[in-house]
Amino acid sequence: MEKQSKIFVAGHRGMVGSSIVRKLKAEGYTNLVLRSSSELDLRDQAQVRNFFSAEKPEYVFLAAAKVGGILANNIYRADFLYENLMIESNVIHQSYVHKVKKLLFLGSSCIYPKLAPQPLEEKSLLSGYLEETNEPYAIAKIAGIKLCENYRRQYGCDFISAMPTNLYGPNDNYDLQTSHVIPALLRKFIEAKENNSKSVVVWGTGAPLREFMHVDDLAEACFFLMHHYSENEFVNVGTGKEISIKDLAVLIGKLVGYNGTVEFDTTKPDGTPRKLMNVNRILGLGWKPVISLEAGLKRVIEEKPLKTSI
Ligand code: GFB
Repeated sequence: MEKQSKIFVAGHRGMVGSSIVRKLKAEGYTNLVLRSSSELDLRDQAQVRNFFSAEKPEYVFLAAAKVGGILANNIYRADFLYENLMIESNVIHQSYVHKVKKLLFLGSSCIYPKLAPQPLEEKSLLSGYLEETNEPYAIAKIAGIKLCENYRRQYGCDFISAMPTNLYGPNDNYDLQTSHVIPALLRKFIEAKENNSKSVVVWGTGAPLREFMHVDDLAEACFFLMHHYSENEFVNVGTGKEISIKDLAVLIGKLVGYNGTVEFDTTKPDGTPRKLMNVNRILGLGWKPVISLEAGLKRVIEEKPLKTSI
């Protein structure tokens, strides 16, 4: 990828895409092709075909997706499956047709079977049943991996895939119904502090273990992989460290300075009991994350995501 290369970042307004754009700009890449979803509907085959024939990007970061937390995945099941399949199929196929030099597809750690051995190794893909709440999203992301693998095998396309762990950072979604746990808890604790509420409600039992990575670490990994990796196998991207949801709630409460109590709403799903990435493959390639969970959360809080006084 040269500084003048034409690079399409699909999903540049989302948390992941916007972080990749910041990284590319910081590295001096100036020829970025960006389209909002109202300008280009990636679910629409004809629009994507016309866009690729008009723009002919040389490199593609495929960060566009319909995403959400545990509840959104479980409620909007058809949308998560259909929209993600369409986006991936259209962008990956047109990247093949228009001879894109390299494409990076972004998946998710939920592609792994619910009870796969932990830490999750890349070889565990398709070795068991998926977690029920996010099966549609996971199936779509597995299809994306397989598109990249098989366009490489059949046509020699340099398409690679990265599987990030649970992410947080700037431009996250703070809607309590559809968000992931970190933005949800940041919002709940910040608002509880401002309103002097006695307690904060955390979904589930608090027992599930999750691994979290700041999205700017992921953008660094994507940039690294785009330069240094061209293999058929996808690559896990994570920190290799996990925390229980209960401990996460305690940490976020401490960081925002909230002194009340925490209640658990066990009518809400826990989801998969544990989701920790084995990151040996990417470590072996020479990349590692640098933002600790506490430092990353402090960064997000300082950015005042809810535009509050805290
Ligand atoms: O982040 P989250 O929605 O995603 O939930 P998953 C993680 C854990 O936090 C679950 C608990 O055990 C939730 O029950 N939790 C506690 C909360 N309080 C809250 C809250 O207020 N909001 C939310 N959202 N969770 C998603 C998948 O799974 O992870 C996606 O559904 C994707 O497909 C994404 O893979 C990265 O880690 O459970």
